[in-house]
Amino acid sequence: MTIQLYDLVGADPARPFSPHCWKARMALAHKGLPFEAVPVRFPEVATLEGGEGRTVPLIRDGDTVVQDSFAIAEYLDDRYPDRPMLFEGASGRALTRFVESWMQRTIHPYLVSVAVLDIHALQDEAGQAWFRARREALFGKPLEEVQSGRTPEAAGAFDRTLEPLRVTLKRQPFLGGETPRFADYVVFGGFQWARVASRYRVMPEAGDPIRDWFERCLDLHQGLGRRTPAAA
Ligand SMILES: N[C@@H](CCC(=O)N[C@@H](CS)C(=O)NCC(=O)O)C(=O)O
Repeated sequence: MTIQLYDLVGADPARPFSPHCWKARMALAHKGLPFEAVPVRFPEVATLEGGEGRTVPLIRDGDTVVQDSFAIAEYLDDRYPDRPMLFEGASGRALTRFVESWMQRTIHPYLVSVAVLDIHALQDEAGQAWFRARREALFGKPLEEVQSGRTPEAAGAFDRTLEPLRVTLKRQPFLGGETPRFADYVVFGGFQWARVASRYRVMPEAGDPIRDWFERCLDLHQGLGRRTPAAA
């Protein structure tokens, strides 16, 4: 049976933008599992599948519902071990947790600080009201003040935080080594979010190992990532 992936979109259902949903999309494609993306908007997320406080990505595989991108990747490896693995064993899972934390704590906050107004602009009217109310309550200030990172100083600091990623990708084509693993999709999800949501450039220029890796990731799985165009 085809797996359903509840996937966050804004006004345009053809432009999935959520970093966490991109991780799940890439994970499903990596496993070679057919899936149907079910577009959902922010105000609908919390009550999906009769739940409370739901987040996306959320998948339904037959009778099984799994929430959270990392849990989805673990589930897919556990349930479909005969297909390409997203993690190499228990230590692969543990090390990928570090990559997830690094993304959440250092990369995502910068992306929010340069693109939050663009993410708001992607939503339909109800989604915009929902997003502004929730995010302003979370940050304790207007979205216009949250988006404070478009400065040369912030860009320089961001570039320095990318150095471990750059050095690693100079040595090997993927974080997973010769082939991609879930760790690649965790990082890809953040940069794909920025690419789809905002024209503000956070991706290093061509020739940078991070840019080369990102282009390779866009091409994976018959160009799944590239098929959603960059913000124009
Ligand atoms: N740790 C979760 C985070 C999921 C998450 O924060 N999803 C956001 C969309 S990017 C969401 O569902 N937001 C809806 C809400 O906050 O009500 C994962 O990796 O799946």
